[in-house]
Amino acid sequence: MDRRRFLKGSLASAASATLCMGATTWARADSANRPSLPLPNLIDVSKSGRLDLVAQRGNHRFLPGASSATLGYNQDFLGPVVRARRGQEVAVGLLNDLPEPLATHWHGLLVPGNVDGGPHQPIHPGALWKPVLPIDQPPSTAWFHAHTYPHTARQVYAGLAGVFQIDDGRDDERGLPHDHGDDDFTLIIQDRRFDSLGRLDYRLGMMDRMHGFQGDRILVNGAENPRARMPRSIVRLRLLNGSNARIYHLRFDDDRPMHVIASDSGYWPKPTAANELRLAPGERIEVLVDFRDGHDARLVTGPDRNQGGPGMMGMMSGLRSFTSSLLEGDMPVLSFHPAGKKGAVDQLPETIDDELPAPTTRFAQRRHFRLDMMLGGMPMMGMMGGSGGPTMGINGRPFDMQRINEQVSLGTTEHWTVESDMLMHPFHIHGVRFRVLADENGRSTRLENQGYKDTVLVNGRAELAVEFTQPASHEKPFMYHCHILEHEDGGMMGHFSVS
Ligand SMILES: [Cu+2]
Repeated sequence: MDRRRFLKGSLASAASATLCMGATTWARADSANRPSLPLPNLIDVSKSGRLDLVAQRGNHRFLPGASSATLGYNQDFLGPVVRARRGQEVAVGLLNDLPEPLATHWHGLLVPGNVDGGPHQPIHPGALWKPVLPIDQPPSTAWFHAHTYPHTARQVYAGLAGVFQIDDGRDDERGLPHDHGDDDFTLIIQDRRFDSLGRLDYRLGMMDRMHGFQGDRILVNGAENPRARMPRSIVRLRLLNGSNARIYHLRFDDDRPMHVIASDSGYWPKPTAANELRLAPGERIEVLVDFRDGHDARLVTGPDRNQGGPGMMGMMSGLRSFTSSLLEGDMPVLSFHPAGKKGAVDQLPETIDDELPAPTTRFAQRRHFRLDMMLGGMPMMGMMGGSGGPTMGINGRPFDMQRINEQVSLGTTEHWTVESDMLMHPFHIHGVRFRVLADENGRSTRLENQGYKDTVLVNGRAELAVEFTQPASHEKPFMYHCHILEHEDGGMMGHFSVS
């Protein structure tokens, strides 16, 4: 059933893409002829308390031409949208039907380390992993994805990612749309490269290892620049940056506002209007958009200029940075076509949730993390030689599976300072939520960093108030890492216990 619905969507996309695309580019394609937005299946586990997932190989046709070998959860590419209820337990059965080990992490779930799914919990080929997830956190849009060291980047790129929503049954009271696929749209935004035959391309060059892999086409739920039918009403978009490295600068081409209602780890007190939103890999942001006017609109993104500063990296990347900015301009992400009936929500809610408490100033501990691009000053050796060995790290050391980096006391809040090196790096911490005290060299600059988060784009020096409410042992610790997946695989990762 699930599979059929997804296939139907993707076949329709492929068919309409074949009809209209030909040799034209997205810039000239008529928005009325776009593939329709594929909708991931919703698996609501609030009653059953069971979630059965199969990590499987698939074939998916993204563009006219050849199909690509892909990976997915319960489907060919990507996975379902899981919706769970706060206060319940979810008994997962995850079968690894791949010919290689796979770890699957619940990014954003506040669950103990022994079910967190980091690289210490690989599922071997043919094995079944049965974690029980206690869901006890505010409503939010989390996700799940491959976290297999050092193969995360390739596995996520091939499709191993899905969305995990936490719901508390009170969205009607809040006046928020929540009908999946009707007025509540989960949008997994990813960039991809394709070869001349239209097959998914993941060949890492030296620059890809340095900057993280970026594609020149942007997909939403696996379709390039698709078209979504919307009701003529207030619509909720759950935006997830599921890309390996690309940072999006999202806005509507008619400049209609996006009313932010939630960041990674939960709701904001009230909708906050923004015309442009930055979304780094791993981050989620939820917005309401007003389509009552019935006018078509396009969500676009500005170019990712995370190309590094002066110095060696700057010189190396200068040409690429210059040309890609010139070439890229705005890229289309998704076309909206509000049509038909009105939806359930016809006005913007004034308030959504309680006021956020002021972040604490009482810290049990202060820690400092420096995200290093070039360990030992010899970064190019491994890259040019193609050995792929770790050349990145944190505080001068690459990730070491055998050595716990930090030990944290359960129930405390700590002050973490994270410094980026050469590029901006999206920093993610497992098993926690945090407040961003400063995101850019001691200053607070970004609207997006309000509220509770689990991933933050570090530009210079960021300061975080991190709440540790979940235990994790030395054997099944939590991770902290750069969410540019090639950096993570390259060693820009550490792990910590909480007890
Ligand atoms: Cu990084």
